Amino acid sequence: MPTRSVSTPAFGQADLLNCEREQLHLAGSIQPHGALLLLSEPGYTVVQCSQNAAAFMGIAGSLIGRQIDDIPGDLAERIQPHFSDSLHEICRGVRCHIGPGGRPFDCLIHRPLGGGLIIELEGAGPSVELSTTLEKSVQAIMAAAGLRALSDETARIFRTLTGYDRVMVYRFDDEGHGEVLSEAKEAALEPLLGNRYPASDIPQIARRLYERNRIRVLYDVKYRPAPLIPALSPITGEQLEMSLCFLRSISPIHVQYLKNMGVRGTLVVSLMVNGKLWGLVSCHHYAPRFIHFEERAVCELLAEAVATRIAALESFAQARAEFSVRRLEQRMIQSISREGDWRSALFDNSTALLEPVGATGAALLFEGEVRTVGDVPSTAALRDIGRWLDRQQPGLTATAAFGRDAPDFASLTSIASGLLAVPISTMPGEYLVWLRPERVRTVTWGGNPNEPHLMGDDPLTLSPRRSFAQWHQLVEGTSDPWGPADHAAGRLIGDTVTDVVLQFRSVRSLIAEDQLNQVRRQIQQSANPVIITDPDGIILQMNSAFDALLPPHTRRPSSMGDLRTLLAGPDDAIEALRNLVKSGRGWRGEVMLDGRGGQPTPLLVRADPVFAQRDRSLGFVLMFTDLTERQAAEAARRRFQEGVIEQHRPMSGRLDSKADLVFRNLLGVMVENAQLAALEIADGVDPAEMPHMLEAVRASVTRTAEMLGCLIWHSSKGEDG
Ligand code: BLA
Repeated sequence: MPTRSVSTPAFGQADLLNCEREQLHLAGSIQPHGALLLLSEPGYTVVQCSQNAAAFMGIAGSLIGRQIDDIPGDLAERIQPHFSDSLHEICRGVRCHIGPGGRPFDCLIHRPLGGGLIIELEGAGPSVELSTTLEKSVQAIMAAAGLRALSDETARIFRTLTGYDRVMVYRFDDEGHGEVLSEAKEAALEPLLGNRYPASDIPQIARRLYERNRIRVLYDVKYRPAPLIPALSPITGEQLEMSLCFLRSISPIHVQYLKNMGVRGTLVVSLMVNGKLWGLVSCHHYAPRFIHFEERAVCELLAEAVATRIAALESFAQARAEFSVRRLEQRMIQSISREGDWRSALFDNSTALLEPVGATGAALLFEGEVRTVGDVPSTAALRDIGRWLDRQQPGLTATAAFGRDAPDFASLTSIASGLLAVPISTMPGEYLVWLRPERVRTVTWGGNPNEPHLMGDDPLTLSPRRSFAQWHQLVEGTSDPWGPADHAAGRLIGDTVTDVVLQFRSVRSLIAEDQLNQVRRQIQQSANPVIITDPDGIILQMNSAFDALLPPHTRRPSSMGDLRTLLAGPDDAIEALRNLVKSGRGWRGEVMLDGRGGQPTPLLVRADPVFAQRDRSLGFVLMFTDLTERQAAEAARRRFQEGVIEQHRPMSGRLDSKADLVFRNLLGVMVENAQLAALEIADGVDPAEMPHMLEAVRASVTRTAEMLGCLIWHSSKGEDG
């Protein structure tokens, strides 16, 4: 592909590399089957005209500088009533008579950008019998039940009306390429029906022009342009802006193109559907041909009717799709209330999802699951497609050559050459995807599109496409293209499912919220102190059992950091808690909390990180056990053990050695028994109760020892006595 020149070529100076920007509206000349005058305003004096103007009008001498009133005939009188009209977008046509003989002319007036009033004159044409011509044609247009029938009817009507040798309805696709959709022609002519022509045949700048100026006539490709005199408009000092001039000279490149085609005269009417250039009615004649103002006006009106009908047919298809999507929506809503899920409604009837977009397979990628209907590739491939879609522009994705656009998927060509996808939520990887199979077909181009033009030195001999011999292209790896109606249906289903998903998730959120509240309440009421934090250590919940450990009027901690400031040590435990969030690893140990009454409370801490799937951290759970009682119990147990024997020594001192030995042995057994009981008590009972119970055991041991002492003392005395 040669690099395009960045210049903006003047009219007639373009070559095949920069013709996209040829300044068509500054043509500087006209086709000489008419004449052009530029009048100043106010004053209405001729300041610029086509070189042929005086001769064409049958007036002697120069026209420049003449007041409109000075032109013999009724021109001034006929156009004056329209001076107050806007005339910026639509030309006004009037019949007038000019010159000594009062020759009749059709006169078109409009105001160009930059000011002044342009008058274009052409020989007066016959009146058209409007009512019959228009009425019958419009009725036929309105009766067309489908696009194909409408297009055929349009070609027929225009051929009858205009008498051109060949009339084609030419439609643009999304990429700007054109296709001859219908054709009405002289029998002997070679058919062009079905031929495709590359987008480059009609430059963008020309397309934009044709959106404003809806009908163009090229009278004879062999015309000699009549230049404007002077070359620049005295009103603006620049070239005259000729977008709406029906006499405007045609680009030499296009004239050459037509010559190559063997065409002599053309009439082209724009078909504007929904504000866009949808296509053209393109008429060819093999001899010079002209159609008059009134006939052109009828053509323009009919084109308007055809375009309106196209819009209606397209929206009819859309309305039908809308209807089936509404039904689908109803079923999804019902399915939510019946089964708690909407997905089955999409899949329980295979046509409901496939038919509106004309697909052969579809897949739903939602919450990591893949559901399918019809012909689809493997689940793994569909997941890959989901990831590929995540990388595309947001919104609808459509391609009829998926394997070409995304070579990683070339192996899916047979079932997935066509892909249409819409997101169904704002989450990545959640899509509805439709597929179409490959359709190998032959496209017939009007000439080889790969060699659209041939280069030469002289712009006038540069030849856009010298040969129009049919060129057949075997197109592989593509599906039937997704049309605007498919896009609309896809979008509609996507929007509907998005709404349903949102509703579904809202309901779930409500249920989850309720469950969460219940769980929160349970934690709140639990007797065990608990703190729950997020992954950054921000406290999400701290229950009342923990709260009760804090001294009154302490500011409640809102983060793990705050919590640490409430600890009195030990340092290594505080350090371990500091590292908890960073390391994400669990920890257990003991800390001292600045507690009630200024007394530090010993706490056993179990801190555990919590993970969702794929190591995503949810946060931490910190469980606390108040060790105050346990430690008191432990101390009591130790006290008990150490105290019990020593306590009874003095008594045994009063015994003789033999009795003392007996006492010791017996007391040993009793103490051992009591110690065992104490151990069991320490392990089994509530630590709060333990000191008290140990005290009871200790009291009982003391009593036992005393009694034992008495008994032994008594018996040893008895022996002695
Ligand atoms: C204009 N080219 C056009 C027009 C058509 C075509 C219909 C509009 C003419 C009008 O509205 O009056 C092409 N005509 C076709 C095709 C068929 C047909 C495809 O009948 C098929 C049956 N043209 C080229 C290349 C260039 C080019 C390569 O092929 C430029 C590099 C230029 N085409 C070109 C220009 C115009 C044009 C500049 C504007 C003509 C004008 O309005 O002045």
